[in-house]
Amino acid sequence: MRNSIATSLFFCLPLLFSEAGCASSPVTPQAVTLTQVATGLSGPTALAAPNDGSGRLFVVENKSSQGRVRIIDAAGNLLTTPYYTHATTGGPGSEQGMLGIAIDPDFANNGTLYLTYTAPSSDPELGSEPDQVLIRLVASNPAANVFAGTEQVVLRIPDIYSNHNGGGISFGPGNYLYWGMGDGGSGGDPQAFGQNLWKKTVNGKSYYLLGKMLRLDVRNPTSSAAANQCGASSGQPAQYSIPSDNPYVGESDKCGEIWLYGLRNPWRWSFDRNNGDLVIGDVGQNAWEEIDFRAHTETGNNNYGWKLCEGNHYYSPSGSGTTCPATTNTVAPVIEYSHNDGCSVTGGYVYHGPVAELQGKYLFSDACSGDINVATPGTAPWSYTTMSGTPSMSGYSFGEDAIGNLYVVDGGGEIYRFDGPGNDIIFQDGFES
Ligand SMILES: [Ca+2]
Ligand SMILES: [Ca+2]
Repeated sequence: MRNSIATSLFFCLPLLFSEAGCASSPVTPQAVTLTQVATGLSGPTALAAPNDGSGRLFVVENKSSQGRVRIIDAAGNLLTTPYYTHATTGGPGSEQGMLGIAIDPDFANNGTLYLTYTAPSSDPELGSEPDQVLIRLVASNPAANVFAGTEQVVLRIPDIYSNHNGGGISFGPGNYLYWGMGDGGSGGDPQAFGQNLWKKTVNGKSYYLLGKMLRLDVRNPTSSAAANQCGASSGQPAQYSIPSDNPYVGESDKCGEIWLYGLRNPWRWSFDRNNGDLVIGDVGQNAWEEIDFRAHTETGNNNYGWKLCEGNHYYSPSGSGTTCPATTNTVAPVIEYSHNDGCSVTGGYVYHGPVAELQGKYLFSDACSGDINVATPGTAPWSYTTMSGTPSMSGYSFGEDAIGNLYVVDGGGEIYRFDGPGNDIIFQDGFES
């Protein structure tokens, strides 16, 4: 599924539809470019933008033992004073720390945003490692560039190993908040959390919601948590409620927060801004990285396979061939690639910004290779090409601004925007279906 294109950043002019025309005509190459919009960030992990007309970008920095939100203003200035700072366990390049940001779609009016972070070691722990925490910030002035207002812990998830903490959060269909959580960590999911839908006790501590995609109604806190609301106490107040159409509502032995399961470490995922389809980058074990897809209309199978399968391959129990999803009745990835081409997938976005060449394409990266890959959604498996000539980077994350521009977050400290020559319809071999 991987096509090598030597000059995939360059495009022929629109009148030259054929490759022969491109090759034989002395046309001026037009490029999709990566424009650096910020540099010098410390361990950036996430980017989001409020839909408030301000033109601002909010970037999460994962500094040593401290997570920060920084603002890039509409003029492109990285503001010196952080928007918000919180103590964490973690740091640059770590899987712990401040990992996610989601801004309420009505931020302009309600000033509300959410962050995820690994709790500081000084906090009490539910598990044997610092908790993974979701907090809500409500800014008293949504237009302010330094946060002032109230903050509340919404949900704490107990953790057992330092790695695989997911951490991506996003508003999505239904205006619910979605949170991608890793399988707890270590390697090979030793406690088999990925396939476990309820609480599980290990060494006297209860663990839940690991290896899942959660779906939470954070706009409607409850005075009486549901009996199967694993992150809250039954009948007690909670800062979120369970959407009435979540898959396990009312089930006594399955956590109500769960939407999808069988994920290993969903490291970056997004909803298609045009239709609400979900695309997940799920980091593999030692052999296969994968991209998963869930159409917004899908209500069926919500088991994405781990640790029965690693990509299309058998993991536990072992087996040969690529029939694992079929034989285990789990959802097969739409893309998988081996560790010959990377080591840790970074999910991106289906592009719907101003660059014509990228319309409807799914862009993703790999934290090890730093490749920018451009996939064509459709019938699985999706084909993709790797852009050439992109800056050397560790592709940690992607983010969109309010009008759909796409940015890639380099773990080394840079933010780049995908730009193009304009709105011409330009053809390039390898990008067509
Ligand atoms: Ca963990
Ligand atoms: Ca899978």
